[in-house]
Amino acid sequence: DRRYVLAVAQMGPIARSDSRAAVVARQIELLREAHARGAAFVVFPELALTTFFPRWILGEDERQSFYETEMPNADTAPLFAEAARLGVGFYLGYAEIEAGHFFNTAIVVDRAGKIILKYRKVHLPGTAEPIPGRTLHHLEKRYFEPGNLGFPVARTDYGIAGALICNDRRWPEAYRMLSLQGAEVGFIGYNTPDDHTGDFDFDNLTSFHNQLSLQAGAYQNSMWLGAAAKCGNEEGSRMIGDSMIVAPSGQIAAQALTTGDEVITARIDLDMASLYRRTIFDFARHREPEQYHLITTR
Ligand code: CDT
Repeated sequence: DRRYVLAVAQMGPIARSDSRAAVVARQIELLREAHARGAAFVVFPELALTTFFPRWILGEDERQSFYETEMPNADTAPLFAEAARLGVGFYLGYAEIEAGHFFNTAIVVDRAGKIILKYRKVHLPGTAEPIPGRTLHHLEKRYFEPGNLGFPVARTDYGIAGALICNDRRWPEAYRMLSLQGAEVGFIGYNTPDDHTGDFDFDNLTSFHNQLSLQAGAYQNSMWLGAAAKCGNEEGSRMIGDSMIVAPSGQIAAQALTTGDEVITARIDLDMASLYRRTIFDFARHREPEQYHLITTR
């Protein structure tokens, strides 16, 4: 039987002054609820331990305070311990510093509390310098380097699994890198403000574009997707919720109703991914990679 209950633990806002301990306590509550609802795996958001700090120009000390130097660490150990006690795996996004290099990172942890996959965000949106006239910025290009681990997948108890982070979900290449390695399920965390372009007609479609990207990504790559928002009004930035679980058919299997802490679940069947991959999206029979060289050359 290749079915299990997948949970997405959406999180409401995290204040600039919130301690990691307080955030981890919320995550443990969500983890317990997911477990009570039968979940084997829980997807937490991108940068899920702190506020979305790339919205500000920060002094060096405060900036440094937002990165994790090791994982798990004293603050996150209780989450790892509770997940292992309950036998639940999870995806967690956080800011990482390694040897002076800064990454927007996500890990996949198995039911025993062991990190089995690490991904560093490849597609960094926004700018390195503030855009004049705006009070809240999107400075991921200032605070992170593009990920240097490629798009790893791992054979897990939750299927052949890969991780993406936020803006990656808008890029077909990101999903494709996972599906070409056989991924059956993808975990994604995001922080998406509803005013990120400054063009009202465009920003008005922010929820639609989130949904469109996830449904297209799941269908065109025959993958289940679990996508977790950090959302609500976080330090004056209004971020969309709409966390969802999407089937390889492109159908939405579960969707959040709030912009706060909320668990959604769906019983997912990995064989559904195989069905799509054997038929309409049988890559070996139907793809024509020799015609695609522009994709990697420009
Ligand atoms: N975190 C993240 O990648 N957010 C972007 C929105 C901002 S783009 C300036 C996203 O693609 O959802």
